[in-house]
Amino acid sequence: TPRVFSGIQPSGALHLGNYLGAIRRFAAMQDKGMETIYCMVDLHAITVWQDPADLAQSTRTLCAGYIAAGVDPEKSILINQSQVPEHAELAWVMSCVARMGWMKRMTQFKDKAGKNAEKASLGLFVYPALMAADILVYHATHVPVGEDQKQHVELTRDIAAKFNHDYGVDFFPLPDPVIEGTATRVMSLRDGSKKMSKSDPSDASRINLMDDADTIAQKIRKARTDFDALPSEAAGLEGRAEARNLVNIYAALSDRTLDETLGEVGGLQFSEFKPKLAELAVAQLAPISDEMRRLLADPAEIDRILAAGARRARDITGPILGRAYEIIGMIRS
Ligand code: AQP
Repeated sequence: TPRVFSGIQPSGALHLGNYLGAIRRFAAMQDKGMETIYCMVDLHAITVWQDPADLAQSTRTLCAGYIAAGVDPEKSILINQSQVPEHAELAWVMSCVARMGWMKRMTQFKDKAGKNAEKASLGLFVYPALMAADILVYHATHVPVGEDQKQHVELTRDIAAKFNHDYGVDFFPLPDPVIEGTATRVMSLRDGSKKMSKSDPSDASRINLMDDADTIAQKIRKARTDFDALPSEAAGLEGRAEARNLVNIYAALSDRTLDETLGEVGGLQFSEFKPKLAELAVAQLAPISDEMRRLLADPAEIDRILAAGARRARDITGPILGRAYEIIGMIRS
């Protein structure tokens, strides 16, 4: 049976890219009746500096975001990574299976470490080994992610295959990335060539799930665009990254294809289209941010949800890690 795993870093404000590219799809997979496990990957977050008070707050906010957007802690297993220690234990094994050369090809490390790779944390470099462990410690088969994480899921397959091959077993299933929909890569509102990201220093580059209606409208009004009217077919968005991004967001929020969307908004000027987009974004996001605020008023309840999730998760991860150790030849008595 398919088993779904995915995670998000509690490393800052959740944004529209996380919502459309990840959380909303997580909830949809859960509602299709799949077995779903969703994680706040706090161990991943500390690959770059996190203020301790902010990390705890961001983890609870992320948990509230998951629930407000439809992830049900009864139907899905909702966990905080560090509370399920098998993730970190299997990550060590996976970093012994993976090769240095494989890690060096990861574009996210190159992007995040920038020019000064010598000063990056070792954790940032081995991040994909922890991510492989996150997925494999559940024997997950499907990993819904945005476009940017495709390379890491492919690396997870390579690591699982090497483990199976080295030890002569058929133990870890090779997981498939699930990258679907019109919003697998939501771009920055300020630069159509960069993805919308928590770590972009410009807050105007992203719509945060907790932004109020005025802020959302203002960010959309100021979003960078060209000066032409919108085309009536997708081909007309060629070479117009910013226009394409706004139309994609509109399509995703209204659950339609790009062509259906252009059938409605084709021919409009941005001065006409942007207010429509803002209205739609506010209508969709306001109930989520209201619910997040309601949940965050009771942090103890969030902590209880995470503790219960960790107990359920460990019923799965304990036996899988134990079996992996046995395969490797470690004494388990
Ligand atoms: N712009 C995006 N469009 C579509 N999907 C996106 N995701 C992130 N940005 C976009 C997806 O959200 C999930 C969680 O991402 P993450 O927070 O764990 O990692 P990230 O990719 O590092 O997210 P950010 O916002 O870009 O954070 P920073 O700035 O810290 O790097 C993943 O499924 C991701 O694909």
